[in-house]
Amino acid sequence: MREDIFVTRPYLPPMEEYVEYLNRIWDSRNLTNMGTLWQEFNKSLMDFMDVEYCMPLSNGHMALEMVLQALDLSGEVITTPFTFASTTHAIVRNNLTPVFCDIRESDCTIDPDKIEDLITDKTTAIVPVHVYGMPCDVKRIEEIANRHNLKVIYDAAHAFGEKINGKSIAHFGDASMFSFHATKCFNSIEGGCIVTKDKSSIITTYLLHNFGITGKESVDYIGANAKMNEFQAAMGLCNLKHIDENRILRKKIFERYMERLSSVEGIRLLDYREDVIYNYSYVPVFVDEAEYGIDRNDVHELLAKRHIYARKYFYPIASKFNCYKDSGFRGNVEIAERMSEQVLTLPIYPDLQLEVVDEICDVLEKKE
Ligand code: T4K
Repeated sequence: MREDIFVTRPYLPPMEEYVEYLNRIWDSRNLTNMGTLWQEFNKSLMDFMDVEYCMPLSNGHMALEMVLQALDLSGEVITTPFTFASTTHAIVRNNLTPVFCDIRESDCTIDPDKIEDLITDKTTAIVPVHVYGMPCDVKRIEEIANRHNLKVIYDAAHAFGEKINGKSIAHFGDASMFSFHATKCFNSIEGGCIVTKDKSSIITTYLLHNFGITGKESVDYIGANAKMNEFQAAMGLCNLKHIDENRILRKKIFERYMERLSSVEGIRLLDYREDVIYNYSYVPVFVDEAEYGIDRNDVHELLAKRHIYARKYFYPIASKFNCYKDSGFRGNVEIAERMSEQVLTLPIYPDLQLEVVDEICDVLEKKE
């Protein structure tokens, strides 16, 4: 019998490559606190993304929390609810008030046409999400931010390695957070990084992520512990060497899904752009019950019967979480709500067999 199929399966490098780094850790006894491998990994990330100011942290969530604190924001932050819990939590845990902006049907990213209506004199920033690695409309967001003097911090957890018009996606906004969690297209076990536009923001983020310690006898900020350790950095260094080959494997799987599913009535796919180099992290499909005959939950069940575990990323939307539903946070979320009730993200990872992709597509085609 074939093994159970999950939405993703972490990539692991050949073990001997990781062991080489482990030997170095054993020799140095340097386990954490911005050690040699951390520094090497940081340098490799900067080269890979073609950026000047970057640093790895313990995970994507803490990276986002730290950079929001470093930018010293206050008041309201416009974001989308169609995302993982992390985005809204990072805002709220910084004592900021999220204001939920709706998303575009075409790509599930923040709708630039709806941002300005939500801006008040309390708004200080926009936190858009490159959800599923679909790039936001970075140009229009920049124009709006400039017009209203707002910071832009991208939740780019899903977008590592992507390019827009030949330019690294890390170049947009005042800062971007990338996640290197085990389930991502590139992992450092747990981990993430922050890229900033200016030097002072990366310095403050750096200080904050190590308790706000500024010198041997000085602590200037109320920081936290968000340090990436040497074992994580080692995994990141190994996996970065395999990122291109993995992208090619994912692309093949993604294209098979597109080829097979684009003509299935009632199954909608997002609009992919010619000018974007995608990392193919996710395969979201949207089930329109009226056209398709059965709903998203039924499809989820049909697949689960075959031990294929697709996921409802992202359902429920953040504004419907128990911890937020009575919070009174403002916003317009009509499309986000509908899309979260229709979405199913299908399995994709480098060693997923095309026969399994075909099996999944058969289920979606035949509804059985
Ligand atoms: N912003 C956005 C937009 C995000 O999506 C995320 C994280 C963040 C911020 C925060 O970044 P991090 O702090 O996580 O770096 C998973 C991931 O844990 C999370 O990183 C990710 N987004 C989110 C979309 O997905 P769960 O709770 O769905 O994960 P879990 O444990 O159910 O894993 C999914 C499947 O992956 C499992 O069914 C089996 C497989 N799996 C998972 C792990 C951890 C494995 O085969 N091996 C493993 O080790 O959140």
